[in-house]
Amino acid sequence: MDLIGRRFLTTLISVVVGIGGCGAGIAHQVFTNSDSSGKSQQSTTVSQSYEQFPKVQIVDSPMCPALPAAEATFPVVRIAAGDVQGLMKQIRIVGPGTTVILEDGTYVLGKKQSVRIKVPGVTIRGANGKRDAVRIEGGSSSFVVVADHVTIADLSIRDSYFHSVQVRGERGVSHTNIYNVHLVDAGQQFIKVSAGNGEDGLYGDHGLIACSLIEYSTYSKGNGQTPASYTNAIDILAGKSWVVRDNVIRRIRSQEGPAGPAILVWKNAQDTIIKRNRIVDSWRGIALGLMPPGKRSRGGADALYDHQNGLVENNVILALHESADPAIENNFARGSKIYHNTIFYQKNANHRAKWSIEYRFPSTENIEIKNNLSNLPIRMRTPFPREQAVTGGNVTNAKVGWFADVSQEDVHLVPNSIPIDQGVVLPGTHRDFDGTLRPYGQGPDSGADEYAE
Ligand SMILES: [Ca+2]
Repeated sequence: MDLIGRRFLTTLISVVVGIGGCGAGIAHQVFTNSDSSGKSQQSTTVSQSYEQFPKVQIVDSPMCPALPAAEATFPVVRIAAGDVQGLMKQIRIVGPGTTVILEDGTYVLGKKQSVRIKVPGVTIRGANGKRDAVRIEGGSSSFVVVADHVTIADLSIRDSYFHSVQVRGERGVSHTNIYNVHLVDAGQQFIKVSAGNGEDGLYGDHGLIACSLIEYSTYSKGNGQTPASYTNAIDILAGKSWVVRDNVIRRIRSQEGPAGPAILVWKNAQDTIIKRNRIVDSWRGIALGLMPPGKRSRGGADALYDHQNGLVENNVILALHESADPAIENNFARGSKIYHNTIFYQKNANHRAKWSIEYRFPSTENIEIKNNLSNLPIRMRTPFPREQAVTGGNVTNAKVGWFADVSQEDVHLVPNSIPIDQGVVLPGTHRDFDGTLRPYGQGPDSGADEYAE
């Protein structure tokens, strides 16, 4: 369980303006002295100290359970369907810890508009947990996060000029949660955690991106300023301790193919966990590190690595209808653990990469690549790292027939298939991509699925 929350002491002057009577328009509800029914009976002005933000409890599970309801002791504001003006106003004036609930509907942002969240502890979410029922359309970057402990959930965002969501890492923003969102057709990166001067010591850390669908409806077209290839589903610069899990990512590619990695974590980013994601028909899959460190790297230009201590586990990366470049890359990366991923590139496409997992460049070191299942080899590339990766338990000649139905993205192993029990025992990897306990039988299976009867 990711328990998000931290001690925070503030004094709010809270005004109860009427509970339960929210018709059309905006009902600004500040809950304080509620009775046991949860409804306030009187209007009053009180002073109250909050010792904590509401704890947004997000269960770490491939089942992706619904985000729990807001804690009743914290303010809730409801925005009427499509009321962009009301949304913009409320997002400016709400207090820390407020949950902003968007009613089902379409909210059209102007080309230069952004929903800019500057207040800590704010949750902005769709009313009914159905992400496609709340449509945010357009905007410059549709959401910009510049405060700690912000949660964005249960809504969809499409046709952003730059980003669906930008987390301003250069402002030291931490503990952003992005959960159960559907992101479609961004002009650049869908989710960007930006970085400033790496020597300032301000970064976007401890974020979560989970249980979301991120895709181009056809392919990236650019935004007129930057080329179509300038895109990623998730682009984290210099951040520490991000968890990216249980997302489905599709078609992060330009019409010709080339594009950035679907999940890119770089600029001396650290301690990233990338697990149980399914990436389909994207040009590149997951990259820990990209290029030599520079002034935007965490710690500044003296940084030695572009990524440190990544765990890439139980992901499924498929190229079924389009050609593709590598599925998993380690560039200027130290301490990567690449465990239990399933990678399958359809045979008939003329893939640019003839390999699945690669590691490259001289500073790359301490790489473990274990228990992966692929139909393409693992490769150390030039310019070579100082040392070879530690490998074991990988199976790299996968066949279509080993999977339940790879053409439909079902990579569960069928009975008696070769990867069963071919993995090596690894510390800390106790469950497969859909939660099956591992190992079952004589040993762990290679790939993201653990076969169990
Ligand atoms: Ca097994």
